[in-house]
Amino acid sequence: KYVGKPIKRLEDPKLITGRGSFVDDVQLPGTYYVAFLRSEYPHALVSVKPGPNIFTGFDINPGKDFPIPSREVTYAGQPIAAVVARDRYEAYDLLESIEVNYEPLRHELDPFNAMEDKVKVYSKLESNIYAKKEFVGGEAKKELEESPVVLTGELHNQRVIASPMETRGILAWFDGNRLNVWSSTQSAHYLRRNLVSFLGIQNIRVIQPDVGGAFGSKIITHPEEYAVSFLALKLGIPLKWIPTRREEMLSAGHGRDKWLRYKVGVKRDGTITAIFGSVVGNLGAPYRDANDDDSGNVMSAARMLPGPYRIKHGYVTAYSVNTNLPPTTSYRGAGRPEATYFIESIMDEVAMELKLDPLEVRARNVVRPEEMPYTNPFGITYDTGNYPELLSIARSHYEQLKAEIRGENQCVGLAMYVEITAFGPWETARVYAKYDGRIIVVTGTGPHGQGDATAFAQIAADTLEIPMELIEVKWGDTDIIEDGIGTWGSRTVTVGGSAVLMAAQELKKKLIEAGAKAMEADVEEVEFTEGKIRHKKTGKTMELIEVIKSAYKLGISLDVTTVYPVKKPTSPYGVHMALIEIDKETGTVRVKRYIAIDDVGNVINPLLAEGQIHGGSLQGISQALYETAEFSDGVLQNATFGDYALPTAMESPRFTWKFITNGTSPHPTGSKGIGEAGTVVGTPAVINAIRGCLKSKFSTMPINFETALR
Ligand code: MCN
Ligand code: MO
Repeated sequence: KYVGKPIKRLEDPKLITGRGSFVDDVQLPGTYYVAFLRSEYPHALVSVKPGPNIFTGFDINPGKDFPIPSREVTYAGQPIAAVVARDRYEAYDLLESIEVNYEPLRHELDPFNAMEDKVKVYSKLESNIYAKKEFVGGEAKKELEESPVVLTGELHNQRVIASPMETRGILAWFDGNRLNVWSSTQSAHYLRRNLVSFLGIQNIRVIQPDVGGAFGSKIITHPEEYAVSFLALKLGIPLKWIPTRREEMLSAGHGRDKWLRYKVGVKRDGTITAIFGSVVGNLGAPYRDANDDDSGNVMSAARMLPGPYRIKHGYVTAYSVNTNLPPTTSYRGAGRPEATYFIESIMDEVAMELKLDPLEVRARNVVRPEEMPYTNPFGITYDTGNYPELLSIARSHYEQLKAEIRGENQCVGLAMYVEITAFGPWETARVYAKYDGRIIVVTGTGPHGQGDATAFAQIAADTLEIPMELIEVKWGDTDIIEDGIGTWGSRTVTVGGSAVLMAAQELKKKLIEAGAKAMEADVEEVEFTEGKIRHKKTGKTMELIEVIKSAYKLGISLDVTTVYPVKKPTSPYGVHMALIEIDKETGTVRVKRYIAIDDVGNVINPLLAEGQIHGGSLQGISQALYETAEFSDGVLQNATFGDYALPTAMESPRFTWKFITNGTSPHPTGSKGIGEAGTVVGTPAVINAIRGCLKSKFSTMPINFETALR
């Protein structure tokens, strides 16, 4: 059995010995380089003087402002013209020679002002409000009026920037027959579908080479990807675009930037009766691919607001609003970190107000196991789990951490979460046997750092009862499987893995059929054990390799593709806690210890799952303490790693990870996603620890000298 064991990543030997192949490593003879001129203004009418090797919106999308604006720019950093040159240096020189004229227009950066529609962030919009929805359950107004305690406030989950080590990048080549595209993306298939509809041709192959991280920023199809593909098709030469870090930070899509204004009704014992409020997401500039993506996250932030608590009455209005900041896209957690930061801040305010222990307040409010599956007032169902039991396990760690406190500048905080993972609508897997006995697993997902290939090999090896060494996992090429969805929403191991499991079971049936035929027996007369076919009566066995060879000779195909239709997502949950120390002289906060306790159903590979919690939680900690996108007049000011504070190993606390398996999911793997959990809950765990020391309310982050520690 491999599932459940801490197996080292099969992906790693290649990557850590420098043999990975990222998009910029892919070399085609005669490649030209593309660079983009970017708007310096958040809102302006722009005219670019035409010239040789300069392409504008008029060339790429005549008469339209998307993906490349022909006339009206709506954020600083927006690509407004592409240049094509023999190498990068010439390309950037050519950029500097472009004559461009701006007529600045009034801009709006604040989503609350933008909602009033006094300044249209793009002249052709009917309203800056991209989407508005009301989520209503029970009788929130009445309950609120009857509550003895009412807390009100405003919270801002600030704008941050997903910063994978590898930037985006694309190489596109029309070979006269077919458009071949290599892209640093989270899904080759999804990018292909978007390019097919934009370019109007079918013959497109998309390859996802090795990808150095994405964190949600490489889900959507970016304007530059449409533009480079278009130009490659038009010019018939290979074109490559790799942005600089600065360009990446300006335009790869920011994350979060969501607000909550709330009223919460509470009983004296700390039971929350009703939640009332509005969630406002600053989507930034209009760009359909990004806005569709992040508006969905605004809605899920609203619908997940009740968290793991049995709050029966709720009334939340959610607004997705366009402004003249760069567009936002999904960033690790995508709506759930915002909801969790909101409700977990509120839980600690309730504890502070009523002088109750924060863990006790949660214990009084959590959904009980007998209520599972539980549907929250906004219609989100939490499928399985035992929240009180997880809290009681957390309690001993919480007490232990509190005992480690030395001095009044050290405090412990905790946060609980429930989230949604393993989104549909479906996923594919293909499993086939080569004549030489190798088993190939192909997935329609697009792993880019998580180690899912290792998990898939574990699942397939267990199903086929064979050594993992016989298995090879492939992905990221639209030619090797019929179609696919991708890697995001912590879905890959659960829905992609379930598809692999089903395909491996199908292959097993075919192997039994082939083995029986080779032994001239009926299917019922043979059995499959330890990768061999055994005749039940005679005891005669056939090795896997013999069965495979016979199948080929007998004309039995050993190539199966399954599509796993996803009925429902699934809901992991957990409690994370942090011991922090505040240095009031320097205004720095350090996380000394961090303990995470999660229930993600079956854990396929505890080594990889723990790695996800480490990395994810550090990103969550970083939003609490370091990261924020800073603007001056709509222009991003900290667009380098010198200015934008990313966490390093130095900022990483000592981690402890524990898991329980009370809530397996209904998917064939029995697993729930873990890829985002740490980021979902890490931020409020740290914020709540700081609140414990400073005894104050915080409305925005990061917490540093400028914002709170003065
Ligand atoms: N795992 C497990 N048992 C479980 C759940 C997960 O062993 N019950 C393991 C899996 O084997 C897999 C990893 O944990 O190796 C993550 O699996 P899963 O939770 O299915 O998440 P995905 O593979 O779908 O990854 C997506 C998720 C998201 S949405 C973001 S954003 C994110 C994240 O993964 N971006 C990442 N982690 C990242 N890690 C890296 N290195 N780079 C990114 O860009
Ligand atoms: Mo993601």
